[in-house]
Amino acid sequence: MNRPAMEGAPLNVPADLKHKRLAAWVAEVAALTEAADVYWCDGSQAEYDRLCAKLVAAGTMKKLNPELRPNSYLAISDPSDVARVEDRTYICSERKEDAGPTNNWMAPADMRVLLQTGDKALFRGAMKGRTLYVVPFSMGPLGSHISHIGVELSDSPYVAISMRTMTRMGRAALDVLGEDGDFVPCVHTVAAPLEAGQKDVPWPCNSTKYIVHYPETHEIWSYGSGYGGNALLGKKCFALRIASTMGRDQGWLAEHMLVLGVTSPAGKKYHVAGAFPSACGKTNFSMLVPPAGYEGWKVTTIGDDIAWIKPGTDGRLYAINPEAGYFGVAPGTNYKTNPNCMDSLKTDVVFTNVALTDDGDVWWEGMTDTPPAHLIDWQGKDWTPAIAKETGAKAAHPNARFTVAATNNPVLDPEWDNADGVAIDAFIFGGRRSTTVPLVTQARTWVEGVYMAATMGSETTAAAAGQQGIVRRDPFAMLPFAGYNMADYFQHWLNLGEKIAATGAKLPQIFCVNWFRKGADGKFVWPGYGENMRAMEWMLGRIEGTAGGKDNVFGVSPRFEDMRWEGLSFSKEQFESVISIDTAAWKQELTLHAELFKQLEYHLPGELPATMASIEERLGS
Ligand code: SAT
Ligand code: MN
Repeated sequence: MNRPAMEGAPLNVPADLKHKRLAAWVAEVAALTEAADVYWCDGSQAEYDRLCAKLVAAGTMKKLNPELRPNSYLAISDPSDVARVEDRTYICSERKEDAGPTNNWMAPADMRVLLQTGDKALFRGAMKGRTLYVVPFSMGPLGSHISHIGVELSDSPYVAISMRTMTRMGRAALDVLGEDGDFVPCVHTVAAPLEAGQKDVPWPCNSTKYIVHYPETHEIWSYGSGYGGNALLGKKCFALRIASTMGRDQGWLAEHMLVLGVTSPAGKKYHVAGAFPSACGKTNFSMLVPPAGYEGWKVTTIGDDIAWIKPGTDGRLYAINPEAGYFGVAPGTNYKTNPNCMDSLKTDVVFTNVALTDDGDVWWEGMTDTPPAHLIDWQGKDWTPAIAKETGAKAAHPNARFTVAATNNPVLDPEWDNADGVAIDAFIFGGRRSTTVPLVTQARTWVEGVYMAATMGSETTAAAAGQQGIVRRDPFAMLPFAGYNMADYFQHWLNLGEKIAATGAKLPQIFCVNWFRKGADGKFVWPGYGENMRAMEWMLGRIEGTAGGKDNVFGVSPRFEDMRWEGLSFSKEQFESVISIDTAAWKQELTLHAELFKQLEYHLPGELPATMASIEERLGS
């Protein structure tokens, strides 16, 4: 492993770098990948601007019209590299059982031969002709006891600039590391080596892809993709897959959750963490605008995608957002669905795979009611509403994204950067289900809440490559993101609940929601977006013990009169169709829960089948 650096490959280690182990590791990876050059990112604005200019010159990005969208760019990826690749994602724990049946697994020794050490190891020479960017970053507020440091070595300048927006990246992260601080090493290559004189393509990538995690040694190796969670390794790879295993070992939680603050007109503030699968509206929910009838209420964003949650000295659970930016889905975002998001996107944004307007701005499906008369679509082709009607061509890819700093968000919570995090009052779990699951239900106990979260199902979206719209079980919205056996993960949640209860501290209440029930006409019944505030107020009322409700087969749901309807016309019949429990559908649903439990049989906590049995009993009677 300790090969000398290639002669001629300058390592450019900053003169004042104190961390010898980091420098040695960079040299090792530069030698393995045969990178042509090494560049250490400092995280400055000047560096960002320079790398963006380089990406423009390479044809990867276009600079948008500065009058319409100052300091913003449009990046267009290769049409084959547009989403996370779950079937190419591996958890390489020593024991297969520790990865569990829901993760792809390979023995670490075998994977290392394949990627790093074999004669034909994929990373050998993979960065030929390219610059290796050293990207030091902090997940979470700099120096926070909840935060962790990572260093990504990537041959993609698009990754380097995106990591600056998505994390606290650069010199400051190196300073936290000091002489011998711990960091998670993340190696990323687009796997498109350039021979001498070979012309580059605008979006280099490889049809072979590996997104690999070694949970025991906390390492990430990513090969072949330049897109999103495959390449920005601080996000799903580190902040969820690796961090979830750290959490298991150290007694904390790394979750696929938004975190928001809700302040009542009386000035009481609550903090809510919510888990939803990718592209199910976490960003919208985290920036929710209270609707008519909710004057005086305020919702503020702490995070929109990931939460790290640790027990504080008082026994309560405290959450930070490990990220510093949003990598959100553009299509469907508009001034009605998420005005705060639209306002966040006015300047300093990198859009990826949206359409380009004739005046040098961006557009995506759902941005405006009337589409522009002409666009260049995400694949570089002419697009008009007539062409779209004829061919079905989308102007923007359904998983097109924006990358923007959290500080652009007009409703950013003042506590978002608090190193101690915020105390969580409630956990919300929600999937995308056209039928079966009620609008909102409160778990009566921690165990019942863990059951709800564990058996969550959701219809698949464009965020992951593969078929869309089919219901799959997505426990805790963590199916693609748990770095270890899902059954052990359930046990970890149960243990933590018990531990907190034993201290006498207040446990967060657990709720399960579904904004996506459809009527016989195939249309969503619940208006969603800002109106979700009504369900939230009910949940806060349950925490306070002031809101009424009715026991259903697996928790407590509101009756029509338990929710506030001022400002919205929503009939009792419509409410019935989003809250009702259909016994036949639930009997069917439970067979799917049973299937999941069968799949996760190894180490499955007994509390879960026991909870299922009691639901069955209630359904039967
Ligand atoms: O590509 S990402 O994993 O970052 C986005 C998502 O799936 O939520
Ligand atoms: Mn996500």
